[in-house]
Amino acid sequence: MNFYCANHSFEKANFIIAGVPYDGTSSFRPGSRFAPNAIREASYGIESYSPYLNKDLRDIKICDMQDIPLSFGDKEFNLHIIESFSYKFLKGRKKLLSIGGEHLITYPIIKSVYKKYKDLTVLHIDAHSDLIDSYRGEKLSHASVMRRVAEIIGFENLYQLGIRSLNKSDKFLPFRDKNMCLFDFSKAEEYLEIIGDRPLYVSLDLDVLDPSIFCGTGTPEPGGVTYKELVNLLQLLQHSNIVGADVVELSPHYDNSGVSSVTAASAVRELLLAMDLRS
Ligand SMILES: [Mn+2]
Repeated sequence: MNFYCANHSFEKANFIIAGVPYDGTSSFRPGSRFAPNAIREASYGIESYSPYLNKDLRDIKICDMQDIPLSFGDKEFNLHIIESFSYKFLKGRKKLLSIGGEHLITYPIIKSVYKKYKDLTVLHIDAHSDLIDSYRGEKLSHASVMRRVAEIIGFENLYQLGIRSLNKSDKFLPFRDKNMCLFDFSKAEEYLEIIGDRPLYVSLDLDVLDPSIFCGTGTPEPGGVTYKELVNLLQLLQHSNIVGADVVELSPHYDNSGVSSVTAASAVRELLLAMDLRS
C-alpha cells in the first residue's frame, strides 16, 4: 500500500500527516530526522487494515503533507516554522498526526493545538519523563519538552505513562504523584476516565517500547513495554476525543534490520485508526 492510503487532497482530508525531520537537540545519538521517510517506506510493507481495531485506513480520508521544510542550525526559527505549519494543518476540524523527529517538536505543535483547544489535556507515553527544567542550560530540549508543555496546559492536565527514566525530583513536581505512571500503562484507564470528553493530545515517544524490540532510537532505555501492550493502550484511546498526536524518536539507522521502522509504521496506523472514531 502507499503511505497509509494518504492520497486525499488537503481540503477533503480529515487527517493530516506531516513529517517533522528535526533532531537538533538530541543529546545522545541523533538521527531521528530520518524517521518520517523511513516510516513512509516501511508503510508499504504493512496492511491498511488493523485486526486490533477492526478498521481500515482506506475508509478514512488522510492527506500526507510530506515534511515541514526546516532550516539547519537555528532552533528557535525551526520551532517557529513547526508551530506555524501545524496551525495551518489544523484548519477546520482536521486532526494532525505529526511524525518526528525528536521529542522537542511536540512543544511547538502543542502550542498551535492549544490555540484551538484551551482545555487541552496531554497523554505522554515515553520511557523518559522529559521534565527537567533545562538540559545543559537549554530550556528547549528534548529532555525538557514535557516541562514546557506542562507550563502551557497546566501540570494537572499532563498525564504520563510508561516512565522509567527520570530524576528523583521529578516526582515532587505538581500532580506527578497522581499523573505519572511508572514502568507500565496500568493507570491508563483511570486517566482516560478522568480526561473524559475533553480534547486530548497524544504524544507517543516510541522509546517507551523495550529496546529489545525497538532498538532504532536515540536514547534506548531497558525495561520497556511490549508492542502488544502499546496496541492495547491505543485500543483504549479510541473512545477518547483525540484532537492531535505525534509519534517521535524513531532513529532508523540504529536498527539495521529495519524492524524498528516497521514497528513505528504499525504504531502510526493504530494511532490514526484510534483517532478516527470521534471525527
Ligand atoms: Mn523518550
